[in-house]
Order: sequence, then C-alpha cells, then structure tokens
Amino acid sequence: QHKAREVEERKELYPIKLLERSPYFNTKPISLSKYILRPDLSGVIAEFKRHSPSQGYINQFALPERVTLGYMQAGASALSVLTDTRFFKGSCNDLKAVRKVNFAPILRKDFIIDEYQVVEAKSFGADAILLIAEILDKAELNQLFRLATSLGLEVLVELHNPDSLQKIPADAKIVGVNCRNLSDFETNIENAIDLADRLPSNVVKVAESGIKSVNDAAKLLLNGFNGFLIGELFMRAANPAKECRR
Ligand code: IGP
Repeated sequence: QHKAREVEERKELYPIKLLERSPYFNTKPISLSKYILRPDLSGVIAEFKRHSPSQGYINQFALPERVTLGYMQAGASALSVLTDTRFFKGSCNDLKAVRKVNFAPILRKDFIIDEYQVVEAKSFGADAILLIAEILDKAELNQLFRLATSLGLEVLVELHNPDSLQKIPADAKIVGVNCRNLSDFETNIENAIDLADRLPSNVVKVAESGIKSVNDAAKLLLNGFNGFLIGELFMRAANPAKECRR
C-alpha cells in the first residue's frame, strides 16, 4: 500500500525519538468532544481541504492560516486539517500552520494506519485524530485508539458501513458516520440518518461529508447528530469563512 511506504520514508527522515522532542508533547490538548457539545458554538468541524480525489483542486491557493482563523471567527467548534499528500495535497506543514494561529481543537485528517502517524499528529500539535474503521481491522483500530488516548489525543472513529459498527472501541467518545462511500465517492446524508440509531448511545455523534446546506445540517441535528464535518461546501466558496458563518 502506498500509505505504508510513505510512512516508512518519513520514519527514516524523522525518527520517533525526534518527534518526541516537540513542545506539543508538553501541552495539554483541547477536547474535541467538549467543543462539539459547547452550546455557544455551531457544532461544525470546519475542514481545510484544497484538493480531493473526486473533485481535483477545490481551492488551490487557499492559505491554511487565513481560512481556519476565519472558520473560528465564524463560530466553528473545531477544525479539521487534511494531511494526506497524495489524494488531498496536504501535509503536516498545514497542520503546523493552523496550530500556530488557532486555540480551537484540531483534528488531523488522514488515512492513519501506523502508530508513527499518531505520534506525528501529537508532535505537530493536533488535538485529535481520525481513525477509519473500513481501512483497519478491529485489533489495529483498538491498538491505534489506545496509543492516541495514552498521548492525550481524542479519536474520531469513522465508519460508513453498518458492518463496521462492531469495530468501535468500547471507550470511543466520538463516532463519525461518513456519508461518502469511499469506493464510488457518492455522498448521501440518508446514510448517516440510517445509522444514527445504531451508534453507541453515550458517544458524541458526527456526520461527515456531503453536507451541502443548512437544511442538511438541520436534518442531521434532528436525527441525533451533535457535530458536522464540512469541507467542500466552505472551500469552494470565494470566502470559506463567510460560508461557514451561514
Ligand atoms: C468533508 P465534504 O464533502 O464536506 O468535503 O467532506 C469530510 O467529511 C471528508 O473530507 C472526509 C474524508 C474522510 C477525507 C471524511 N472522511 C476520510 C479523507 C479521508
């Protein structure tokens, strides 16, 4: 797999020992789950996404610092930064840039398959990571979940298929339903609505992908979702932050 090779390369260049010297190992992370539930914020996790595999460039020249500061001023609960390079043309440098100018919780969004990436997320100042149930087996998911938790990172456990429900770690605090089918890229918010009742009852519920309007978000809210992960709708707008404020 391509991701595995990419991670191996970075391991050689920046060994874990080096990452562990990052000052972020001595800072207390900000709780993503708490911020999603804060009544004075919108529940939106606003994503910085310049490119996607299905759409190509969405916003090629957007600056991560500027866009994410705008998101915060618009009342977003949290930020999501895509660090995958091959498909999303992002990197940990984006994460670093966003961290410097924001005090809100930041989710590192990537295809995390290796413990190295969890340590890396922490060293670049992330507060939370995404773990995708469909690309990990249950044991791997639980192992990465435990490592993240031990570093003080929160985990957004993402799933798309009902079959993956059984993989959710017992102490998961935040679960996301991805409305995008990763095999054909189609999005359908009904997917999240169908799964809403089958999620563990004590978790913060996040709907991800394909949220195209305030109406979509309202529908999801009525069906029990607390958080909304939105990228393209904002990034496609001339002024992403203004779109986020709506
Ligand atoms: C955002 P959208 O349709 O608002 O741009 O979607 C986010 O949910 C999406 O980027 C995403 C994603 C992922 C990307 C959800 N899960 C896993 C990469 C990997």
